Amino acid sequence: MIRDDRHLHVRGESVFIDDLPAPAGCLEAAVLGSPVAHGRITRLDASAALAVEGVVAVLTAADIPGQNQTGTIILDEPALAAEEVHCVGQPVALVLARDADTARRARRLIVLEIEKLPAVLDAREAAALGHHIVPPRTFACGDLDTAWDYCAHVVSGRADTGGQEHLYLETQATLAEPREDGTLLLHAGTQAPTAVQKVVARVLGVPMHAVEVDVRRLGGAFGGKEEQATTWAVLAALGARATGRPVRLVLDRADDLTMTGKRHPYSSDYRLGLDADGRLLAWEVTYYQNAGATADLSTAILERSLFHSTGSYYVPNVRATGHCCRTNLFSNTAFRGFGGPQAMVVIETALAHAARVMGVPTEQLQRRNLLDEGSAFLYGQAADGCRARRCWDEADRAFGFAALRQAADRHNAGDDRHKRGVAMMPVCFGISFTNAALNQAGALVHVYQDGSVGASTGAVEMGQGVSRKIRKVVARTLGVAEARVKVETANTARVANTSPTAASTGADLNGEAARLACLQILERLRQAAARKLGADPATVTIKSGGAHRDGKPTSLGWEELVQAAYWSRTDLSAHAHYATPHLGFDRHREKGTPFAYHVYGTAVAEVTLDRLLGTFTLDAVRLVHDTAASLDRATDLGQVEGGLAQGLGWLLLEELAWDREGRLLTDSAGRYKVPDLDFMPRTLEVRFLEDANPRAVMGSKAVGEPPLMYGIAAFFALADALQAARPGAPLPRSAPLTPEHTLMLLAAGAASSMRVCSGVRGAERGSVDQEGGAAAFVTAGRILKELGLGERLTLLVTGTVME
Ligand code: LUZ
Ligand code: MOS
Repeated sequence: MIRDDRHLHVRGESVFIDDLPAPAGCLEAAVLGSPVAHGRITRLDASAALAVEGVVAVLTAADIPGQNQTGTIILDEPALAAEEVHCVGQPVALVLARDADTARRARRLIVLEIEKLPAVLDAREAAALGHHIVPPRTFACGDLDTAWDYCAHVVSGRADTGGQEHLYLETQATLAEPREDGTLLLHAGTQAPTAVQKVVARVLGVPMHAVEVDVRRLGGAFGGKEEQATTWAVLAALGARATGRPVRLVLDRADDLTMTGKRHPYSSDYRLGLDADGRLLAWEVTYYQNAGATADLSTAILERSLFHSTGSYYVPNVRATGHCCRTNLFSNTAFRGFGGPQAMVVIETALAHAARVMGVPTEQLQRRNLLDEGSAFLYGQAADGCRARRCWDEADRAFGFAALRQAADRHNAGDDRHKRGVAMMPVCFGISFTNAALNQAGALVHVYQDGSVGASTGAVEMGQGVSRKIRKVVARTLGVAEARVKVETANTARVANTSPTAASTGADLNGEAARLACLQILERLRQAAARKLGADPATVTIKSGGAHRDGKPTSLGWEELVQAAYWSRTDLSAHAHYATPHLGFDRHREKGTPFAYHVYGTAVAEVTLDRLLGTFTLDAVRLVHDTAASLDRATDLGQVEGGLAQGLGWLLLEELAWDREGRLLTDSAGRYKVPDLDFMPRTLEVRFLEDANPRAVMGSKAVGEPPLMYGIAAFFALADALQAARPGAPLPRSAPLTPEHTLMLLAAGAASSMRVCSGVRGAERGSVDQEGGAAAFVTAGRILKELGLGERLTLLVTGTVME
């Protein structure tokens, strides 16, 4: 029996690109990135690097035979910078050497002189300067300007969310092998094999058929390899083409952190109007998205923010505007949720804000305004098969939210130091690529003469379990044991013109294509069985591993059937193509049906805050998630828990910091904290809503991205605890809400606390950087805690607040 990735992973047997045996003569590559955020290249001299023993070549933009362009939506990204650089880390030169150490050592000897130009790092500043990647875009419905007149309550404010590092375990990597006929085989760590094939062909100036991309598996991706794996594949291919030798390019962790983009930081302004009963009437929101130096996927990500700007709620009058702001940070990119989470935090902030002003619990406003069957989204589509209220009510009842709130109040009345907070978070996430054309997939299924089956699709396995799901779809459709089915690598020569494995659609699209291919083979097997049995084909069915006649098993079991079909010259292979039906979006009117369906869910979070230290524990997250008829429950549970962990990390823990020059300060795994087991909720309970979904393969629903947004529940539970800890404390308006920032919100004199910390940081690292205050606080807190002085620091900083 072929072992699934999950077995290989736990045994340490799965092979990643860096584990592939080096082909004879293989070179290793290192990439020189720009050291400055914006400037003009005045000198590039690689002679000293070339003189190093073991260095074979140093390639620059001048060595590119085709078009020096890796962009896809907008062509604004050179593979190697030619004249200008627009961010720190932008690739400028490629060093090829006999081993990676030599390549990295030689890289330091390249002379690169750059005349600096002004750099803009902040999205609002970029917008004010008119540095938009595309003009601002607005989605609207109803009559917003009139609606304000009918509002009994109007609140307005700002909400910001930070970026997020993908921190996949396997860094960006490609192995490029030239073949005897002048073509290339690429083992690329990409979610988008066809995009790699297309862009490599463009940059090398060869047809797409001269580039074969094969993807066995990725060691995680989370969106970070949807677009941004391409550059590294292109550079490896360029090296292979230039030297005629295999080239392996594997970024080390520091390069990966500084030379790839992250989740887009957003800064947003909102204005929310409600009637006296708390019904949402008017919603106006403006997003400033920090796109970084190139377009990458930013416009699509911003579009998804606009689609999700009303979260899980019905609002009749809306105007949502998105600014895609070009800055001099490394280009930000796809990350699980793809702009949806950023938008949802804003509307949830506005609801929490309104609840405070109105003196009602937030959950009351949330529930009152949840989507109902038929509710129109601002983009015109109506909620169909809406499960918003079902998930909410089931979570409310099963987890007893009212009792949790009472228990928290009781606890808070009796405990001066530890304050408990609770919150609910409804999720509604649209499934389909918002670019309708991408919602297509192909599959190629072979049934071999012994009855075993090989299935190829464009789906890239990246730890999300898509191969396991496709295996089950094929086995169930053919009516054979899973052991008979093998899912092959994603390979552009077997399945062409594939969409990236992204937008949570991997199993939906590729699973359905595989199912359609199996149905073709089944039909041919039925005809073959009828011939063999001398029966009327109408009386024959193929199920549970063999031919049935008039509903009863025959002598033709699966293997006999397959052999009979082969000997009667039946095609046992099928290719199928699936395109999600009924999708269409009019980008002039900004109306249409962008999504095949929505995934729903509701999370309940409980947090306890230490009001002296600003630290907190996640006591519990319990949630109801709309899996529909899960293709594999263990896989879906893993996706839900993993998504939640990433959402919690994004909002409560993970903090990126850059210096004023646009250099990433959090440039090692030691400086960038991600959730570990200890950080996860003490209690974690996941319930599935399993009603079949008529709009995806075998009644299932996509699962990858939606669970990330359950993390938002914990952010607002912490906000609730902050309110208990310091009545009148401001609503948090900036994520991540790390213990350090929580402490600052508890403190009156946030400015003085920044000074204290910067001082400590200066003492440690020899430099004081006010802008790095937040990162400094992390360092300071840690040191003082190690010294047993944690509480002294707290008292020093917050002295005026704490009695
Ligand atoms: N990628 C993409 C995505 O190209 N379009 C999308 O709509 C999308 N949504 C989520 C994640 N990746
Ligand atoms: Mo995308 S964030 O790679 O689904």
